[in-house]
Amino acid sequence: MTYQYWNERMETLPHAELETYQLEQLKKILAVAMRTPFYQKRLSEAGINSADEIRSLADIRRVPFTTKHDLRDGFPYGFLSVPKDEVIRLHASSGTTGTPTTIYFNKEDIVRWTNFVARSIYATGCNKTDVFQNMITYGLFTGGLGFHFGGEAVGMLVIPSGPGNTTRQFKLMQDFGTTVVHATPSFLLHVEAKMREEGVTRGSLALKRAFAGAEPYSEDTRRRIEDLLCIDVYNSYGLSEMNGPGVAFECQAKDGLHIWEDGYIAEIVNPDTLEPVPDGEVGELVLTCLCREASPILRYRTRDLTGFYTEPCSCGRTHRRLRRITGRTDDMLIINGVNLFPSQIEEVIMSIKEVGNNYLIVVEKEGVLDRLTVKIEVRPNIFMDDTRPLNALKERIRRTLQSMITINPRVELHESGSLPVSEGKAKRVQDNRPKDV
Ligand code: DLL
Repeated sequence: MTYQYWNERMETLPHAELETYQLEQLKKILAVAMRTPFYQKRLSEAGINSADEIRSLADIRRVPFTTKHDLRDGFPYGFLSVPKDEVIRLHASSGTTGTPTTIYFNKEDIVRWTNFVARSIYATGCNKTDVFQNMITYGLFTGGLGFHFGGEAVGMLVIPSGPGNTTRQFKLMQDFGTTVVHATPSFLLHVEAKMREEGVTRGSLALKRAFAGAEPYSEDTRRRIEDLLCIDVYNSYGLSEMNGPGVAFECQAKDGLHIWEDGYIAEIVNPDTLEPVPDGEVGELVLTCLCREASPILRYRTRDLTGFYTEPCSCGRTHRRLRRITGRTDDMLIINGVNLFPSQIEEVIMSIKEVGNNYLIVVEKEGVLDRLTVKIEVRPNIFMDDTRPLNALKERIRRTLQSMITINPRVELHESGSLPVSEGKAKRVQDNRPKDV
């Protein structure tokens, strides 16, 4: 396979040179961060009063971590490090609780972010001849405008469709010959189910690729979308605190996500001890944003669980690769004392061919015990009134799940298209247990 690079020199820079560059950028961003009262205080408490005290990349460990909590405390302008009249955009993530966290961009920040998204898109083999339908939420969420600007920078024809209304999405795809789409993986699965329902044939579409991210999904889910839609699916990782999408992305080798190390410093730490884990092991990803001046964030605890691949990538890029993110430290469910990540359930069920495109995990209290129910849609060719094979399937799924997660779940089978669908990030878990338990 021949690989194309958006910025060949930077993408293939020997790692030692990349590290030298990172150190320079780290010192610059530290100096910028010190303009905010928050970092001035935090850093001086840690004994850092000037950026020049950071002499090697390893010295980053002297910098205290920043958490979501810190960002919320600083709402709205606590992390702003340039005069307000230099800011040209803000994005915000509401998260699950109250106060949003807000990030600000000046002109150069937008250019730098756009370049990282363009580089990511280009790494998947797209170019200016592509027609790109951006089926993700626009607005305060970074996915819409982030990919929109990146797509335009590549020179693609960008259709800002946003999510929802699958009938209209199919019409746009057919009218304009869409070759690449962007959505959450759960919305892509929904699109595929709707395609069959509405009788849209694969032959009427020019689709070749999809970027899928903003939520965790398994390798089986990727393969399922690829097989059903006959396209290549590329994993896309990012978070608002680090600009949004374009932080880490799969190249055409599809073997881990290259984290753009000229824009971000990535560390993997043990979430309990906060010490670095041995290279290759899974832990919590900590990121420092080197490429945004207007609201710098240092050593941000992402809560995302991943690790580095240690071997070089066949594409020739020197930027290290992250493993598929399996979940967040705060996603973990404890069911009768057993730790469980929702991604473990997805991994099992999406490998079963009779299983359809949607599922929901429900946790309840029954007396003193926790009760786990997995509601699963079946493929549309499975008849719901044919109870014998259905019961056998249910039992097979239950047994497979039990052997993999060591919890005995209740399995419910549902008709294709009957479970709730979200246009953005899927809500996979309904934890109905009383909160104080
Ligand atoms: O989701 C930014 C984004 C937009 C990424 C479009 C990719 C595509 P937030 O709303 O701040 O930002 O959510 C960030 O989503 O910390 C992860 O927990 C999760 N996440 C994002 N991408 C992936 C992925 C955007 N590829 C949070 N795999 C992150 C697993 C992901 N989880």
